[in-house]
Amino acid sequence: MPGEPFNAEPPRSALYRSYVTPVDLFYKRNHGPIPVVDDIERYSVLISGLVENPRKLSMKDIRALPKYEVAATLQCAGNRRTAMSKTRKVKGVGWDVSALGNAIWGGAKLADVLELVGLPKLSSSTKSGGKHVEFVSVDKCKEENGGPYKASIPLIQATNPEADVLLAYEMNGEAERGEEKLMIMRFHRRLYSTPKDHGYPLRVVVPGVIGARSVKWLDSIDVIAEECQGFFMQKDYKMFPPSVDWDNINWSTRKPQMDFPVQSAICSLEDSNAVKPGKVTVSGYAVSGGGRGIERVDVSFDGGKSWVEASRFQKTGIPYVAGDESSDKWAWVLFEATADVQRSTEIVAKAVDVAANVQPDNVEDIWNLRGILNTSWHRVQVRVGHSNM
Ligand SMILES: Nc1nc2c(c(=O)[nH]1)N[C@H]1C(S)=C(S)[C@@H](COP(=O)(O)O)O[C@H]1N2
Ligand SMILES: [Mo]
Repeated sequence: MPGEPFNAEPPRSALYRSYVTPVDLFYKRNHGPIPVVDDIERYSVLISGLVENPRKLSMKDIRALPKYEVAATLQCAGNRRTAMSKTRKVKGVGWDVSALGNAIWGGAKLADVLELVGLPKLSSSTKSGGKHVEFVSVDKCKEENGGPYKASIPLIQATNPEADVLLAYEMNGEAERGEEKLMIMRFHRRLYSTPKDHGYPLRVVVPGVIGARSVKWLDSIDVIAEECQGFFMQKDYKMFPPSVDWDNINWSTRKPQMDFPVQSAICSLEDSNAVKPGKVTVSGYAVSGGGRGIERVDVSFDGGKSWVEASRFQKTGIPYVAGDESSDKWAWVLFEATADVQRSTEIVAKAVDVAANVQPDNVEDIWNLRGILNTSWHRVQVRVGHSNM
């Protein structure tokens, strides 16, 4: 729709087929018109605020820093919102289960970038009292009254190289090595720059944290004393209890949501399906925030009465073990389970992360007015037809 921000998610059936989500299938979430930044020679990021040596960095300066490639799943906090709206209406873009994607982000570590303005690794405050790092974008949105999209993260996370926060200039660039078997070739595309929908020429990627903090089209970075006061930090993307509605909300009572909780969804089936009696294979994704790996995915073929453990994988040929050297800690795992289904039933998936956090069973219990973080057990209906199928 002209004038509307561009929001899109891929069909479930396409999403789970590749560990690395091809850029054209990667969900797009925008709060304003997509800006065009094409004069890369003149493009720069100003780092200022409560720092010793404020500096303007060119793309060349950022590319001169060591380049890291981090596999990280970006998930919109509103993923699976449509299902929450069925309990009681919620406000926001109506997402199915595909408002997330897994990409290989290439770029400089924010911890290295901040060293250029005199901030050592693992700083929790600056000499002048800076404690948060605010990202300010090029795009403008109505929620900010025509101002830029903004978000912040704590300085300690920004300066921690292990947190893998990136200023990314590539998305899936040269990243397909070894993944060919999992890629669907017709979607395969080689891209050397983060394309414009996803923040070209430079975006922040905060792994393990809701998508809203991974600011696209970065314009400047401010080191500030308090967390960012922007709309999306203070008046949105906060988790409220079911008792809070629009008539009694007090936004200041809650912190901005950062890590996302453990999540999973079945992607090989729609909400309701007609199948022939016989083997049904259930596939999907599971992911948790904060770098917590996926310990287990349980699948039930009888509405939650009994469970089987699904197989989990990231890369072909390498068994996935949560927390292992070879696993990508910020990335989703794909899962698969098969059973013989002879009668109509409800198929359910739930994931458990390495901290033994498990998804809540019912969406009603986690209902919140903004419809965020619907991580309830994912349920799909299967009607088994014995004739004429
Ligand atoms: N500049 C800017 N950054 C942004 C947004 C935006 O509207 N503008 N949307 C945020 C939200 S809510 C999400 S979920 C992710 C979506 O990233 P994607 O469009 O690359 O999938 O970007 C985040 N960063
Ligand atoms: Mo989002």
